[in-house]
Amino acid sequence: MSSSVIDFVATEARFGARNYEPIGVVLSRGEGVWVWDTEGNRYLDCLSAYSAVSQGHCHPKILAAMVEQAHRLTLTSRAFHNDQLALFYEEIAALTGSHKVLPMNSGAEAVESAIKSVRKWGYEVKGVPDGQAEIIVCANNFHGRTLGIVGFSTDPETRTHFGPFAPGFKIIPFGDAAALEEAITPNTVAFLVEPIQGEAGVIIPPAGYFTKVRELCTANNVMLVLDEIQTGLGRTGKLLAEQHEGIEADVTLLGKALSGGFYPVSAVLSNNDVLGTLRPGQHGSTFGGNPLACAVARAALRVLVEEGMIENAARQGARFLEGLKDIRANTIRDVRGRGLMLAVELHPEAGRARRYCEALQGKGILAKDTHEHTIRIAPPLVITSDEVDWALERLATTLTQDFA
Ligand code: IF1
Repeated sequence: MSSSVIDFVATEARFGARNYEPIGVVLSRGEGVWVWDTEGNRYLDCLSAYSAVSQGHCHPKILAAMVEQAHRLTLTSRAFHNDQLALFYEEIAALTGSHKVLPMNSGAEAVESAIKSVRKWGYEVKGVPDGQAEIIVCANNFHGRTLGIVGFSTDPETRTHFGPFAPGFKIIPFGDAAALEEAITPNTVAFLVEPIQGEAGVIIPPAGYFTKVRELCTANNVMLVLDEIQTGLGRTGKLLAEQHEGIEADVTLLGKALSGGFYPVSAVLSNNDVLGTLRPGQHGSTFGGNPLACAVARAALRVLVEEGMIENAARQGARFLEGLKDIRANTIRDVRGRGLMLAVELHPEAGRARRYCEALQGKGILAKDTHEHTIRIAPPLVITSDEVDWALERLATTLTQDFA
């Protein structure tokens, strides 16, 4: 390592809260699926900033939209109208078939906003007695880091010593429709769930699960809230992961790739009823819906569709998964994924996934472990067949090593 690398890492460690433990690479440039460190080494990005950079690093059209808008107008607050918000609404509603849109910034804010909205809907439309609204969530969920959200996490790391937490959440196993049926009461306003659990290790529920979930929610007048912050916008090979199941959520949460990684932009999408309960002054955000965010998100959505990234995610994801399945290594316990949301789960005896990620770094691939034994693979959706094959070659040699 050069002295400059040591300096960046040491300075972060000295001044920064130690809430992350990054892999020892200092990045300074990105283009498409590739990133470069301060020493000029090139890496294939197989994390995409946790799926936020789906359109590829520094996409020229998103960049141009951002720069152009930044020259004109960046922030007005919602006290005034701006000439980008209506266009963003129109385009995202047309693309997703949603009736109403609430623009926010981070993913966690979108989740919090959805929780507030479905509770309000519960009291004002469904007729739940005040203060009694219940929301059902799944074990091993990941929906963000705010107090409201970590209060219903089941991960000790995420929640320990951050309490006391808010009541009103019921936790059931993921992928178990019978458990949902049992948990629903007349006071249940919503079921909040990820279509594929990301942080839990790319957990795909059993076939038919969401069909049954949709039926139960409809039958009991419970709002189905799908957190598509990670699975959405092409990541799984469809615009929304719900399309794999042939269902439609009542509320859909988007974030991350909504801006192609340029800027924090999130959104709550819903039918008329849920977001329709919010009246002036009852919810908001200084930056939510700002013209810069809207211009960036409009470009991010446009390139996703116009450049065929969703279809490419399906095609390259299938190629990647097949290639992973072909790797014969006794370190591998399971490989799974949908589109370009992939994971390799290692046998516990193979050693920590982190060691494999560090070895991959040495071969020019940046990937991230999740939990002890799973390597997450989620490259930008613009990856080519040659690049998939290039990655597979290096994964194969790394996974046949043993770091136990
Ligand atoms: C971190 C994981 C990914 C999310 C879903 C909401 C949010 C996220 C389904 C909140 C955020 C992140 C945040 C990041 C790690 C990361 C992650 F490892 F935790 F699971 F992506 F894979 N819903 N996911 O996945 O969005 O407020 O962050 O914008 O370091 O916390 P946010």
